[in-house]
Amino acid sequence: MCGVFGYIGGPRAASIVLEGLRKLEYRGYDSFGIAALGKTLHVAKRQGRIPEEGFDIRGLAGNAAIGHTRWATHGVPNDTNAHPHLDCTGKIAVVHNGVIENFAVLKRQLQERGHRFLSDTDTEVIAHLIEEVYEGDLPAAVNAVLPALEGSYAILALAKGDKRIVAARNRSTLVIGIGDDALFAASDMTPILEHTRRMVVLEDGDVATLAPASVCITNGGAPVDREEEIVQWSVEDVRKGGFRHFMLKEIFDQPAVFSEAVRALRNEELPGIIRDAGRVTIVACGTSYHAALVFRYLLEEKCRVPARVEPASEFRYYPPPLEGLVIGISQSGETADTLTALQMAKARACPTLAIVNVVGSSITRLADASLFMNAGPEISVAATKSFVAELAVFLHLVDVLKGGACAYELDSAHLAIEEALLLDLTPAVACCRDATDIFFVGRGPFYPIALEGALKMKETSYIHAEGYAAGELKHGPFALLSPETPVVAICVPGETYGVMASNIREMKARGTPLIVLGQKDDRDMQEISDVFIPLPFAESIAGLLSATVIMQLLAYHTADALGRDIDRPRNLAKSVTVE
Ligand code: F1P
Repeated sequence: MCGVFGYIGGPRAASIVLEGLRKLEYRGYDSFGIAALGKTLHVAKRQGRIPEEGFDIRGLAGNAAIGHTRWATHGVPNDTNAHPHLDCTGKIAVVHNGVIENFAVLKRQLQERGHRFLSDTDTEVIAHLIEEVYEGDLPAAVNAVLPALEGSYAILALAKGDKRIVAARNRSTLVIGIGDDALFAASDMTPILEHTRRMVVLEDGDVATLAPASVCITNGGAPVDREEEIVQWSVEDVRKGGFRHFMLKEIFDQPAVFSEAVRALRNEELPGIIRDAGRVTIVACGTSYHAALVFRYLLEEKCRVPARVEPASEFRYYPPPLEGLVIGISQSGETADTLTALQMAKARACPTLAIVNVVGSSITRLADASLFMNAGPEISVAATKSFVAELAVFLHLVDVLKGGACAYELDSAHLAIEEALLLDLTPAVACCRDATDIFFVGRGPFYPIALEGALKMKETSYIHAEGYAAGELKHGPFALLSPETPVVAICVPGETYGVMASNIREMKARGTPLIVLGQKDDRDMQEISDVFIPLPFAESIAGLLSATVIMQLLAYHTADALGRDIDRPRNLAKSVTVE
């Protein structure tokens, strides 16, 4: 996600902020920028990464500066949409992390009052709103504007003629760092830690005014005391939010990711091409392909829309006869096979829809319409939170197509994810860590969850793992079952419970160590399994999500027990831009 960093103190403000922005790099970004305040206000911003050399900040003189790393949500990544954003007079500069949910209304009103907008961002409205009330006192102006903003924000603002930085927070982290002769404000502690360990974490509604030698915090206009903490963490600890690996952090991000994906989609108009789709072909790779297989079940079962799912790498050379909407699903939006498959679909005059995490990525530029996952940057090579965000997008689509059929799940499924995160998987990990082969099995929509579980296990732990539709095991793989070959089986209530239970008994008869994910009070499964993992809300869609989380955690902890390089598994890349 975006990151903000501000500094007020000595004369090297712009270069300190530029270095701080590099520390925020781990959050992922597509553009960056700085505003510095000396005698006048100077801005430099650019699409792309911060270059090692060649980004000239010599013109950015002053002892106060604010900076931003942007991860596009409103408007494609380009120089204009990069922060800071200015008002009409060029005297007020703002950087922002979060989403101003009512920005479209505010922008229209501001335009009617004569304001000129340069960018497509939600953030720019803040600069123009401050412009309307600014009379030389920036904290007063920011306080006057905040009640109009709906949504989340960590804002830093500068104004020509006012030698202070004003920082404001609502539902988006903002930390103040207190140095000996300088003050800092940032989206997290990372860029501050090398300067000072004295920190104050702002609370929602707080507005902090940073003058060269003092900080004043107010809430609702009244001064408040916020406790100062002395942070002992290392820079590396902070980058991962205290988690040892990005993969674990991203797994734990998932309740919020699910809710945020749903919230963002509910604010959007559904592209007409999906409403009119009589028949759907879905192309994707890797984890996104597994998510697409779940989507097929949802589309066919709940919406009666015939859907076909193809690995994009196969589709490219063996395209099926195409008819109807073609959907490409990709976290990165850059996967070469998925991009080519969509190009082919376009060449055959099929309408195309992209479901993507990264705004402005190649796939979104190609497709006729795009829907975004809003999962934030995924750093771990093994995809986790993007899978859950993809499921959120699919559920939302089904919900809209079927007039609210999934409203309950959309509102409550994050709770199932939260419960799954609390499970103790130690016995299951003990069962897996010494294995050389593991099978993952499920039926119906849980079959792709089993595929994804096996993929997570092999890419992070390097243990050979296979996902199967449970009924297929006896058509060959049974030859491999032995006391050395654990099976992870998902056995949930419903039509296939009986047949799944029989499959599990057949495996048990081969001496296979059994890890069963089942309904909490399923006595039979508790007795037959070597390790029983109770699935929160096993019966519903929430069961799909909690099973997913358990699979991710099982892979993660097994890989960790084996000392693997979890975030960067050997031979793998996060974005596969070659065929
Ligand atoms: C597809 C994918 C990921 C996998 C790895 C390589 O990416 O296979 O699922 O975890 O990162 O690429 P995408 O098209 O969803 O970006």
